[in-house]
Amino acid sequence: MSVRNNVIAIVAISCIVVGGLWAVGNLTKETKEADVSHVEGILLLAERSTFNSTNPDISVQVDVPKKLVVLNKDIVIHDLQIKDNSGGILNFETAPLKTEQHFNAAIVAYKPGTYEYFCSYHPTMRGKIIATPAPASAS
Ligand SMILES: [Cu+2]
Repeated sequence: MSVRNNVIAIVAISCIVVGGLWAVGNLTKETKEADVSHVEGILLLAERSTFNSTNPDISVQVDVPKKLVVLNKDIVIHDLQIKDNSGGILNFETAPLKTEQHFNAAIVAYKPGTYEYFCSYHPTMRGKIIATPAPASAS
C-alpha cells in the first residue's frame, strides 16, 4: 500500500468514527428531551366575544395539568382568568391579548369540583372547568 492509500484509509476511518460519535450524541440528546406526547392540550379562540363560539366546558383530572392556549382572533382585547378562592384550582390570568396574540398556560386542579374561566372584559365570555378525581394508580 502506498502512503497515499494509507492516508485515504485513515481519513475514511476517522469519518466513520466521527460520524458514529455524532450519531450516538444525537441519540443520547434525543432521550434527554422531555417526553410531552402524553400532554393533552386545549386551544381556546377568543372570537366574536366568545371562547370557541360556545364557551365549552373543560374537563380536567385532579393533579393532571392540562395545557391551555388562548388565542385572540378578535379586534378587541380579551384575556382569560381563573379566580377561585377555594384553593381547588390554580388561579391565573393571561396578559391582555390583542389581535392574533396568544398565551400559553396550564389548568391545574387540586380538588374535584366545578370552577370557572372568564374574560375580564366581557361578561359573556365565561365557561366551566370540571375537575374529576384522577384514576387510582395501578400499584
Ligand atoms: Cu373578552
